[in-house]
Amino acid sequence: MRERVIGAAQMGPIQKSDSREVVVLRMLSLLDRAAAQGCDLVVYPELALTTFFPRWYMEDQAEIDGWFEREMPNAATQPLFDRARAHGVAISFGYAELTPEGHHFNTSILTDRQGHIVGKYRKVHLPGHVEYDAARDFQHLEKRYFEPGDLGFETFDNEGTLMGMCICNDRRWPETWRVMGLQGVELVMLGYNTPSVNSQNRGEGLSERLYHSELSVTAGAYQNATWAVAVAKAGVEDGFPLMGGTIIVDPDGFVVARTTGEGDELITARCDMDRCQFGKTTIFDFARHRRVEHYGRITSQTGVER
Ligand code: CDT
Repeated sequence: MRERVIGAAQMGPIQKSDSREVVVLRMLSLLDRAAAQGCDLVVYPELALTTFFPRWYMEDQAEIDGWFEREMPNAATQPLFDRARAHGVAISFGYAELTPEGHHFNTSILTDRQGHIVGKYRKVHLPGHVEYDAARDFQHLEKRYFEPGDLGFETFDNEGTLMGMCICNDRRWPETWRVMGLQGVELVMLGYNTPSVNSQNRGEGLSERLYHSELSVTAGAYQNATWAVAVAKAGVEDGFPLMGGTIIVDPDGFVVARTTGEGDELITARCDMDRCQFGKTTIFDFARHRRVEHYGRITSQTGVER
């Protein structure tokens, strides 16, 4: 048995006016609760330090860059790293990254239990659009503010568990999961900011959105025989609702823990990494069963072709 106690730290809304320091205090509170419950790993949402700023149309680059972190840890987040080290808890969280070369990414990092960053992921599948779109009920400008990630879907041996990350929209793409599955991943961590309604289809509301999220995560976990933790930033941010639905999923695709609200909320689960082995050596033993001679279209084309 290789048991890890995993905490999924859902966060409630962060308003535009909330400082990083105030947000980090909330993250510390969740971390303390997780440590008290025996967690050795805590996963926070996508863009955990700020409001989901891609809903706002901006042209001023200085204003845009104000939502980004130039280094990690930095003054605002150092207390989080220090507390995690003091508790001996590994953490993963998302933030907007501005590199020294001037590149903008939607990023998540992973630490070990000593607070060292041991893994980084930059979001590959960026949803939304580049220019202001008057036809939408609200904007989703990730394609305007971020470049597609340049690190691929790497996996990291962290304290004896093979871990991978993806971010929000990535969870809806089977390719995300399979690329990590092909490395033998045992735990996929992801955060998200998902609006509770579809900005292009008012008929698609909260229950449909929650269903599609859970469907994506449970299928990805099952089809790759991996644990998965999917963590929401939820609630109403400056009038715009984000869904909750944080879950921890086992390697058979079953939800073992879920949040009930849309505020700061911790859920935990004891997760035996050895449970991945059954699926990986039977129905999803890739080496025996995959037929790559028929998968060429997956990497040679993007859109539909006949
Ligand atoms: N943050 C993020 O990727 N959200 C998307 C919303 C898609 S609607 C343009 C998601 O897939 O949940």
